[in-house]
Amino acid sequence: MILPNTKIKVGTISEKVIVCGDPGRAKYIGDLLEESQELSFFREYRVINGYYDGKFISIVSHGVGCPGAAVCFEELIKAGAKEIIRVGTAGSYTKSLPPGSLIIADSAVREEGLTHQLVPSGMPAIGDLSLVLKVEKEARKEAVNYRRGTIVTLDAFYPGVIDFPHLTYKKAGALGAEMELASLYVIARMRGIAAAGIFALDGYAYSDMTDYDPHVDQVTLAVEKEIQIALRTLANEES
Ligand code: R1X
Repeated sequence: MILPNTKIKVGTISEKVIVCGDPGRAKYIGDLLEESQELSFFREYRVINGYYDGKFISIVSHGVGCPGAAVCFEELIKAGAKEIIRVGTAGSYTKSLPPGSLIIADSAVREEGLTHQLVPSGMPAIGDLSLVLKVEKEARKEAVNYRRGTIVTLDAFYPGVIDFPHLTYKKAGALGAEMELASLYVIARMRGIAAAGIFALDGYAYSDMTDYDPHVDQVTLAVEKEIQIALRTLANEES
């Protein structure tokens, strides 16, 4: 069976999957694998198989925002995914996590619309504790500033006339903001698979975006580090 939105053939991907928003980044990660092979590239969904340290791993892009990403996550699970790690970028809430740092997100705030069409609003969006801690174990081996905690998932990237709730969530203890993790965590928990998320900080979420430039060396380096961390996490597991 070929899945309609991603064009993945069921059973052809690994149980271990790294997802990222950008199809270009999926290609970058795929090029780090041995015997890398692109299975499909339809819409924003690029699907690559390969081996890292001898372990069969799939890399898949999910695009920007929860609705499109949720389509990807659902089809990945239908195709056989059992563990999904999202590697992404996020905006920081704190000067103690400047651009170039990492957040390992054990949980996500559901400040988006998609998951509210799937499960009741009281359902938390949390990662698989075991997988999150495995990611953290690998992160400790890198020379990188990181914290584990909560990230806020929003639908909007550019502000309109309503203030984003960044300050409120910062006061509540959240570390930063991105746009897809809540959907991964809600869907993974609902479907009974494990998920984790790691994020390279590329600026401050509460800034007005006029000077936002994620294409700088310190962010590129942090993205490269989180990718290595995710690959090692999946490759070092027993199963
Ligand atoms: O999750 C956010 C979104 O996918 C992070 O980067 C993108 C917006 O630039």
